Amino acid sequence: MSGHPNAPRTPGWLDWYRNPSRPAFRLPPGTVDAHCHVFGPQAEFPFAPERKYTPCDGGKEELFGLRDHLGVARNVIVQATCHGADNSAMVDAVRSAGGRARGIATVRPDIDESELLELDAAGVRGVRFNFVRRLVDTSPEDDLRTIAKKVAPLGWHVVLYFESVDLPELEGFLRSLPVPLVVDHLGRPDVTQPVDGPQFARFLRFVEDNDVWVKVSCPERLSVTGPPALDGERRSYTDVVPFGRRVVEEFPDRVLWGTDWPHPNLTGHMPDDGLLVDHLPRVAVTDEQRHKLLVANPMGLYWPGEPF
Ligand code: 0GY
Repeated sequence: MSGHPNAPRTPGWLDWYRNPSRPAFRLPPGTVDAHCHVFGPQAEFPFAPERKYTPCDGGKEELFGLRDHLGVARNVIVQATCHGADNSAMVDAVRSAGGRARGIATVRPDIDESELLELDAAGVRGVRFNFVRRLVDTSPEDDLRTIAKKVAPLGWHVVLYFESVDLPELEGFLRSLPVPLVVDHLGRPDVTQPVDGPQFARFLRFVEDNDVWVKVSCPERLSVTGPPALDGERRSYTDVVPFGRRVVEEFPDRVLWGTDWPHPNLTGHMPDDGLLVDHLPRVAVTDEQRHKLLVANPMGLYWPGEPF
């Protein structure tokens, strides 16, 4: 694919929702959106030649607009694969947020200490390892181990993106990494399987045994039943609720939440971000659970020592 600044978006690509509804659920003050991205804008930050998709633009101004609309206080901006290992759009967004954003980078194994220190000074607190085959060509374990060893002294963690079916094959390697682990999107369970079934049990055991953090995010990506009918009901993505609820109940001190805006690679439907907020009280059913999920946990991981 070309890195030309005006490359057209991937056919079938759905643009992010321009007029999200106002959530009925009021996010607690200090809420952190711990999983979102920026796409370009490509005229300023061209996409990587090796990318698997070309998105629409979704830049920092629009991200900060959504943050304010939803009542979010802070963002953790995760490098999206369309930018490869060029972190400049993400770093620019983090730097522009006046202390209200942190970043997760994608780096190559030959990165040197001064580059890592520069990312750290900008607000980067981790690296992302992506094992989802439609998004990256390869993820050689030796390279990832080298990266993990380099970032460990900075106190960074590794954000993992994998599909549940791949966990058995990856688990030995992941356990050996010398850094805290944070898993995206509930480990991407197959929600047509029972929440008490063997696949999710294996994921829960992995989380338990390794003190893993879990993002209770992306119901829109995991759901088979989909969003609600447009009948005034704001009860969305019902089939994902038991999976999110189980993780929040079992690991209340190691769960995070994020919008995943601008929602890469959705072709079936694009979520209304207001509805994603209204999904939250269905998975975190007490004020205490919600405060941990939305405020205390992400503040401890990304802004340790800062009052909230
Ligand atoms: C997500 C999910 C996806 C894409 C990426 O970096 C990315 O391109 O993460 C996906 O396609 O499932 O977390 O944004």
